Amino acid sequence: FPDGKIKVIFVLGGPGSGKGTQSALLVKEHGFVHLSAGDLLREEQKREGSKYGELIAQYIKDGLIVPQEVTIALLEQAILKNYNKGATKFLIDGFPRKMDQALTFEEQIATSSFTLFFECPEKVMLDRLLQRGKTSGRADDNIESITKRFRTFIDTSMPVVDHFDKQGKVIKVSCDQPVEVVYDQVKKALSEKGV
Ligand code: UP5
Ligand code: MG
Repeated sequence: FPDGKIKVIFVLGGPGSGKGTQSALLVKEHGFVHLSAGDLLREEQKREGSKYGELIAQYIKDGLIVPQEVTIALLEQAILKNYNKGATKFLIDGFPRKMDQALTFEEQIATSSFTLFFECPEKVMLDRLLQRGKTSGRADDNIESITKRFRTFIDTSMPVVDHFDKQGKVIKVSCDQPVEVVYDQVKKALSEKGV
């Protein structure tokens, strides 16, 4: 994409911190296109004829980061599809969560404007995910997978947040409050950034 043609905001935070919930609210009021890397991977996993189905299923169950080639290709495809329909503002949720992804995406697709980061105690995220697991049907909403997801978040994904933080590009919002309260903070943070 030519420089400045699209605006990209990354939405990061631990598993269950509320990335999807807050992104959905922003779509309603701000007209962003919301792309969840996890959702795109789950769709690809189900797609008939996908050669990555089994690989994705295994990585998700183990809470590991799917090789960047797969995820970046899915994101690029989704961005392009929406861009061709006139969209220019993208919330990219749950990505990048490994340094290689962050570098490749910014080099090949677009530089992010900033990252919205949801800070959340692990206990709160655990309770939410176990609760959601009763009905979500997600293969990784069980205690074994959740434990692995937390590990990966700390070891692999936090370095990405630190990387953008060093560039002064991280907005932190505490997620341990009711959805509306978190959303008010998100909106305040975005308006300070002129969004
Ligand atoms: N909830 C939300 N906000 C609340 C609030 N303020 N108060 C009370 N409850 C609240 O929320 C989770 C649950 O909490 C929901 O039930 C919600 O109602 C409630 P949600 O908004 O879904 O949180 P989110 O942060 O989106 O949680 P999610 O489980 O989607 O986070 P993950 O980051 O774990 O999942 P994701 O889908 O992004 O990734 C899944 C897997 O895909 C990864 O583990 C990895 O294996 C793979 N992946 C890659 O390999 N590469 C990638 O680039 C991305 C993903
Ligand atoms: Mg999500």
